[in-house]
Amino acid sequence: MIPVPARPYAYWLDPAHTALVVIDMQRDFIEPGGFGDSLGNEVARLQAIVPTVAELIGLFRSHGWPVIHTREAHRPDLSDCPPSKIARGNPSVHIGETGAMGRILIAGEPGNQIVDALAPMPGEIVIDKPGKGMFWATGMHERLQQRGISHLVFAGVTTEVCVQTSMREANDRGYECLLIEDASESYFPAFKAAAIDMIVAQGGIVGWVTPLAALRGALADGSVAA
Ligand code: TIU
Repeated sequence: MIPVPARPYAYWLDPAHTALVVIDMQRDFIEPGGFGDSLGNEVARLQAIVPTVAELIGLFRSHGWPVIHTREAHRPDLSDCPPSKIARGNPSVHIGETGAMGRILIAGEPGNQIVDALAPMPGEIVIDKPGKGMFWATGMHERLQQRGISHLVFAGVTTEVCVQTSMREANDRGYECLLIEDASESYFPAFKAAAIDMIVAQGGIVGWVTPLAALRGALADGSVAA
């Protein structure tokens, strides 16, 4: 076990049973013309964390630890998308309609792909999730259990929506969760800060939070072989 300096106190990373979960680093959220943009958000904020997320993914790959990628994605026939989700927010382009990068939030469309800089490698799990959380209607828990995963390290977007929802779902299923705070971003700085505060409050009611440098330092201190 490797102690990682974190809030609210040290996170003990179990090298044999830890996976990285990279949430929704898709063009639909990070580039103009996608779902995030259609909801009226300033997408440039999210682009800025791509190098940090890439470094985090590289760290896990260098240790041979599992990397899981999620995409918020719906079937082309929208059979897995509640009408309430399509209608919500009076967006400029609705889910399933055609935007600058193809149909909004639809699996297989250009806008639904993970950004090139963070492309999954062969053998890494990629899941399409119809909800904000990574466990709803995905079979994710069973796949993690089959692999003996008990610890999840989180990155991705947005901090207070899909990342926090996934982390809460994971926490309720018994996973020990660590968010890498500079590898996650929100369209709203205040919401990112609030989400982090909520995660670590009450003795880590949802989990732990730390910057990438703290994880990198903990892994470099000789307690785990590269
Ligand atoms: N709108 C927003 O902040 N987020 C989402 O809709 N999905 C994710 O967070 N991935």
